[in-house]
Amino acid sequence: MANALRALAMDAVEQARSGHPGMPMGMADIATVLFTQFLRFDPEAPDWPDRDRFILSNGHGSMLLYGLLHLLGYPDMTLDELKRFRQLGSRTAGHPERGLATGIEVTTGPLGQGLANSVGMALAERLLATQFGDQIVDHRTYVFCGDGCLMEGISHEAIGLAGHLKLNKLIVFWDDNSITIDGPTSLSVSDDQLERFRAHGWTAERIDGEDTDAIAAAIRRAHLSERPVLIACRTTIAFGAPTKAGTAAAHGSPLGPEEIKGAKERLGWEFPAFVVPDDVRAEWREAGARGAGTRRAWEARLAAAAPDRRAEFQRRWKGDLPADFDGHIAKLCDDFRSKNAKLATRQSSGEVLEALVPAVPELLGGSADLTPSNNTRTKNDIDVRPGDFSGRYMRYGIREHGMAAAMNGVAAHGGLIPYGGTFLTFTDYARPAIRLSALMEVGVIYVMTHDSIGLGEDGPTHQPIEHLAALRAMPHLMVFRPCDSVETAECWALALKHRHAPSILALTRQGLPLLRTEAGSENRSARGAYVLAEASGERQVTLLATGSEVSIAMAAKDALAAAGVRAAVVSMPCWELFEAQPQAYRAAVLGRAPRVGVEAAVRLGWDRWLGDRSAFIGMSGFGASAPIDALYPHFGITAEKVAEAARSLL
Ligand SMILES: Cc1ncc(C[n+]2csc(CCOP(=O)(O)OP(=O)(O)O)c2C)c(N)n1
Repeated sequence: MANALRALAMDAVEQARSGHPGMPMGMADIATVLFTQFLRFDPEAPDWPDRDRFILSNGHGSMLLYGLLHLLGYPDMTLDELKRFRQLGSRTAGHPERGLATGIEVTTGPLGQGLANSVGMALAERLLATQFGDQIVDHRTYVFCGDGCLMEGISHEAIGLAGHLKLNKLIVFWDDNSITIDGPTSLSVSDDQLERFRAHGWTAERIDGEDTDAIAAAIRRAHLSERPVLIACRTTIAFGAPTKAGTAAAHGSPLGPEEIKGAKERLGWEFPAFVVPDDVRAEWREAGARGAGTRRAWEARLAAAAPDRRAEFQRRWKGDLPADFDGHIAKLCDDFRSKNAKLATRQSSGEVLEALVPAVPELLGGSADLTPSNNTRTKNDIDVRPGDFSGRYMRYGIREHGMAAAMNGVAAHGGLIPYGGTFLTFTDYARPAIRLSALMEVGVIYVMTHDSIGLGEDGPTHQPIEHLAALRAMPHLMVFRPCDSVETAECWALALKHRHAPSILALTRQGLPLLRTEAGSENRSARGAYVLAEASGERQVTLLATGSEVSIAMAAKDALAAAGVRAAVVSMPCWELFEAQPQAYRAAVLGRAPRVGVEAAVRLGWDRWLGDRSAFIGMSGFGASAPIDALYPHFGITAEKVAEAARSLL
């Protein structure tokens, strides 16, 4: 059975003239034992919520996963798809992509990410098991990873977090083949991985990854562990290949016809390319059918559960928000208006969460050790603790990258909506995982406070300048920068409603006046940008601003009015949503008058909204360490400068 996986990997890579045959050939025995004897899944119901999760963190070995899915009988993974490995429009992309085929839990390829996703997957399982009971949620998370995943820095954050939380249903198989692209791992690494994992609170052991009995015995032991488990599997890259086995040459290139011929001879596999004999195929199909009964038993248990619990589980799984969600948002906006307080948007966000966390039980909060700054934890929140998953607030520690990747795992698992905070400037520390949130289209919510020089004294290391531009450059990511409390509530609502796109909430440290004083429950931020204050009479200039600079634009409008200039102010909390509006709406909002853009960040990206007769007031270099009151005038981001720029355009 394992040789079928090896042969399909060799054949598909050869046909594509591109790909990685070595890893699938080396890990084929482990995969065969895991999928035929242990993993709970059902190709007829690939999204069955209580299935075990399998993550191929060493995603370059994608043919291993595609071969498995094909042989096990996942209907969409046809032989034709294997023959179109790495071709345009196939399900068999170079690296596994969530959404392209069933059975692909997460998109992997950037090494280490899958391992870190798996921590979120295992965490989600424990939380949901606590919330719904182990009759409804009781599964494991299995991971394949390679040397590369373990060398990447993100693995440190991931295994530290998993060990701390005692996520004992997480089982990692390390393809311990001592080979990477450059050659033997001894070129670059001397880590004792077993001791490393043990130091992080894991159980770790080493086995022969080509001995099927040893693999099965190790998995059985792992099931009894009270800690997450690393199984270091000694393997040979491209097992069976006559000259390339055990060498870097087999990592990422087709083996070539001669080598394949020799490998098939050694493996005793006498079939032409892509041919799997009926008896082997039948055995795989039987393994694929093994889980159907378990799945049906689970469905029966869900059907027999208390109606409320069942309905709540099903709602969560569909991704519907609670029925009264809009009412909560409307009430929040009313309360903000009646209080009319000067609040930092991070504080407004904290108040939004005070209302939403009790109302939206699928929210899983957290912060990378900036809880008091990010205002992410509500008064009654309970922390998730090692071995105790009754809470809903994660202390991710100072692990921004690990937090983001874990949140991807939580979101991809289903049943929970993760949000997590840090400073906006540290999106850089999490960016590779944010990019995967976007690529996978999972609705992770990033609560990124201290969003400009407005944070003041911490200085240029902490002041994001180019981050908004960099984040807006990322497809599928929604970047929200609300200007006051009401917009903050609106942006939270939008982030929560868009379940298939990640969101960044860029929030201020400094207090901001309430600008959205008008009554009414329309979510104006939903259009991405809107006229906050129209000119009295025909517009002579339009001031476009986001977040904390909207109030500066409003002051500039007043100054201009005093000088007889008619200016409108447009608030632009989310460029991505504005871009999706009909052209006529956008044209009406932007108007035909000259425009001034105002944002305490770099100009990059603004020109698409500004047009020919325009100016930009913002940052052109790094910030500085000083109180906020000194910084805005120092960098020329003031109402006077905006008014001056506007007048210069008339
Ligand atoms: C973050 C990241 N850096 C670099 C790469 C390119 N890359 C792909 S596989 C690989 C070597 C991985 O070695 P190992 O995990 O031992 O895989 P094996 O050679 O055993 O298949 C590298 C550097 C990548 N995919 N992701």
